[in-house]
Amino acid sequence: MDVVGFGILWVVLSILGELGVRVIIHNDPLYYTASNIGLMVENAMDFLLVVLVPIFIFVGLTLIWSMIRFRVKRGENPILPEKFVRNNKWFVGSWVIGSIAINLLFFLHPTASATEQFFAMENPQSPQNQQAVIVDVTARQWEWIFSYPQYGLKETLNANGQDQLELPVGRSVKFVLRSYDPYHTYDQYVDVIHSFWVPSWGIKEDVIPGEIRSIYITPTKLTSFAQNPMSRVQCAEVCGPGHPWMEAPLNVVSTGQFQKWIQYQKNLQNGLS
Ligand SMILES: [Cu+2]
Repeated sequence: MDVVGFGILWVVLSILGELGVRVIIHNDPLYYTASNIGLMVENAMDFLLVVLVPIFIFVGLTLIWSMIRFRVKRGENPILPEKFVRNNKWFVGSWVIGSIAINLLFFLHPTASATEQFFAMENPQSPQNQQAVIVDVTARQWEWIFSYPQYGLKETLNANGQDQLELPVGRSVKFVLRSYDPYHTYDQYVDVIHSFWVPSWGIKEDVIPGEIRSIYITPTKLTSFAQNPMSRVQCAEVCGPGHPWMEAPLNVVSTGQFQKWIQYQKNLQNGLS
């Protein structure tokens, strides 16, 4: 009787839980995802959530069921039941095998599968990455400086004179990351450790003095800092008093608009506008 009742309740609650998770996944309130890597992470999280709902309900229901069903009433002499769990080989065996199976599953998917996907995305030889827009990023206390060597642009600024990152949607970007302080001309690598973080893209990479690191990423969503503040470059490694404000707005625009922006920046740098 216990087993049947528990089983029915478990199945019903699991179905309700899965429906709830569907709603969360489809309406996307948990994430603001605007890149290929971010999407990969989101899919991994969604998969874990779907598998974990019935397990969570099983454990939670066991606790609540036991508290109600095996409760000792006032004045009643507690009769300890036979130690069901410890002596039941079937229960213990399936619990152990089930746990190993779920861990193995999670190791294969999403862990190994997403890692493979990630390495493919970061492969410099892939056709998409061969076509990448290159952005040189210089981190210093306390600003991000962006230059576009393919377009001959040195430091791109917006109308307010702030450093500005602008990119076309759907095209791979190669970020080349350096830590640099132009005021220390005797040694250009004296700046501290920073971390290049774009919340809406789900990426973060430390920027280490004396090291040049690069990452590839493809923005998948038209987005702007004004529309959603997750669309920004933010330093994520404490680097001094200016650290919390070490951020730069990021706009992802259409290819046509990107070309216009490049032209605008060129005019700006040549003193034509
Ligand atoms: Cu910082």
